[in-house]
Amino acid sequence: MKSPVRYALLESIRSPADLRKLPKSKLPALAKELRTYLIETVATRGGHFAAGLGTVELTIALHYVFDTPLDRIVWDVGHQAYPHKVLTGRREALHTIKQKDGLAPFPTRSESVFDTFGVGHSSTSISAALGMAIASAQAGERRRVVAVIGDGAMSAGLAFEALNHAGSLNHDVLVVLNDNDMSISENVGAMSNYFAKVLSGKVYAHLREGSKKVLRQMPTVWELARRSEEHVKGMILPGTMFEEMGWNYIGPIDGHDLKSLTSTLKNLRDLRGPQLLHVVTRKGKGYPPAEADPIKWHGPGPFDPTSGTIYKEKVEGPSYSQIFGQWLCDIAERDPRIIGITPAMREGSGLVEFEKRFPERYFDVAIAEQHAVTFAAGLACEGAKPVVAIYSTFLQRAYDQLIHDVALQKLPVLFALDRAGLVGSDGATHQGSYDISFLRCIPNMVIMAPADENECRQMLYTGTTLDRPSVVRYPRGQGPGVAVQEAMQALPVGRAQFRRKGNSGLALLAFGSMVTPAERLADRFDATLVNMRFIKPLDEDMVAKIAREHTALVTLEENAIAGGAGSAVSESLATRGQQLPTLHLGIPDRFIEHGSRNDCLALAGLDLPNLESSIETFFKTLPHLNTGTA
Ligand SMILES: Cc1ncc(C[n+]2csc(CCOP(=O)(O)OP(=O)(O)O)c2C)c(N)n1
Repeated sequence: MKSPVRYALLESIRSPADLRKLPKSKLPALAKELRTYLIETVATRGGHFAAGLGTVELTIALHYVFDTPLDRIVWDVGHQAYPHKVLTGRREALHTIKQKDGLAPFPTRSESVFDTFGVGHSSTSISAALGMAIASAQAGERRRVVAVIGDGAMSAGLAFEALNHAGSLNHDVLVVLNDNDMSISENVGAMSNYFAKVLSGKVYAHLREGSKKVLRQMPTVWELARRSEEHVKGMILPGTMFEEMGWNYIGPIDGHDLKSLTSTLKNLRDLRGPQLLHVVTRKGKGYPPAEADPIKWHGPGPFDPTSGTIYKEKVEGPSYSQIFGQWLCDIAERDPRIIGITPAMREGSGLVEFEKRFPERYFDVAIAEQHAVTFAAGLACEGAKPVVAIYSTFLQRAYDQLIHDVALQKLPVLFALDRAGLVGSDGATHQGSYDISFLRCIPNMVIMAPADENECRQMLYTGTTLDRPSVVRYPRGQGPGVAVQEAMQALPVGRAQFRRKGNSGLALLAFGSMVTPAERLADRFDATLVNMRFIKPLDEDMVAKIAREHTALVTLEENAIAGGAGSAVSESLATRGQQLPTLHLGIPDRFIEHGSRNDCLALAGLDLPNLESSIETFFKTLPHLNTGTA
């Protein structure tokens, strides 16, 4: 299918140096090939899609004009960097992206010298680019640094902090604002509205850009013009936010027009100080189904490129995100104080229905995890019942807000912590490996981990009945398939559930998603099994009793072993002076890369065969146990 004729230009490019040898006139044809290649390749396995289609021309122009890898391009988030991977020597491997041992989902320093900064979480690019620019300047190197950031990623505090800092310095940094008016869902917020207003002043901006190019050659005239222009702009445009912050703002320009992209970037390349180029692109550009519905095509699974049909994954039962979404609607129906909050993850967190049914009680705060948490704290102060739906990995951004604004004031905010544990194909940047460790050391928190779908619903409800902050952490995807009861009943806080009595002397204390595999292990080793339910408060009486009645313990959790739930068990036993051999099974002290969720569980030693063999090895140190395996 991929005949050399179809990809003649693309195949001639093994690195950006080859690209730079092409005449400018060939670039549109290259863009066409690159786009077709992306469509064909992502169709086979799925992956981030619409954003990459929107950056085809921009990527070509950047590598064409800048001397990469000497010059640094820093991609924000990195989900739009597939074209970059293709042009930087990874074309043939693109079909392996996000799979085990395949290309990383996002730019990764260990993968290529062209990946200047590891990304996955958003809004880091301007800070990183500024750091690079200053380090290069101090080392006496003349290198250009370009950050490419979307209008969604620009909504985060971190991006504002970097704009604020860089705008006050005179270092040479170029920020390319890739404005497609979309985050994963519609972009929201005043900044997004501001960009829209700037675009509506497009005619003026075009005129301005034209004159700028000429005047730039004559600094004094340019400076005069700039001053009077600011005066005029104040009347014509709604504001000049970036310029007021010390940036030279250029644009908006058409991000699919290679001619104006390359010539503008060339002009900007040699300007000193902080420059911001506003580029307008279309998410999904060149693939009509993705242009029509960029939300659906943000990260599709495999699809038929001709018909635009995304193949349905075979899954049984609702995902935990859906269980949460349904529960939120049900509880909101009963309790008018419930407020749903998402930091730009409406679809992923299961909030589509909630927004439709309760638009006044739904808040997408943009990619602003810190704000989401403190905003919830404020709501809780006044008697509202905020529910923050957030991925485990993104809550990392809001740690101080969690401690200082929520927990310290003992405010009843409920955190629905999705993707807690290993997430799979989004890889190391997105694994929810740490939340138990970073949450359980915070006073006043209640932390729950459901073993199944129904327990998830009941735990969420339990959270709303408490006078303190609480967290329900649940994994990506489907649970074991337990039917969900419509009735909601609060669980007794800090009480575990005894599941099975074994005779081998071994007891398994399992948390959340590990309860299901632990059932199999309990059968296999004739072990006692407890579904611990609460990480905090831990059921210390149950732990003490089990310790008294057994010869060895195994704790199981889908979280880092370091500081995790197993540590809580051992701390409790140590405090009571109880000692017995204990094996902690959880995520080891290394980053778990991308793959399917099962691949990742296996990499962490948390799939069934690995769990079994770890316990067997443990047994070998305990010959007095009655397991029949020694
Ligand atoms: C800190 C953080 N929160 C949330 C996300 C999830 N996320 C990935 S891409 C994205 C939208 C980015 O929008 P934008 O920067 O405009 O890029 P576009 O997809 O429109 O090209 C979001 C919310 C993330 N990667 N990092």
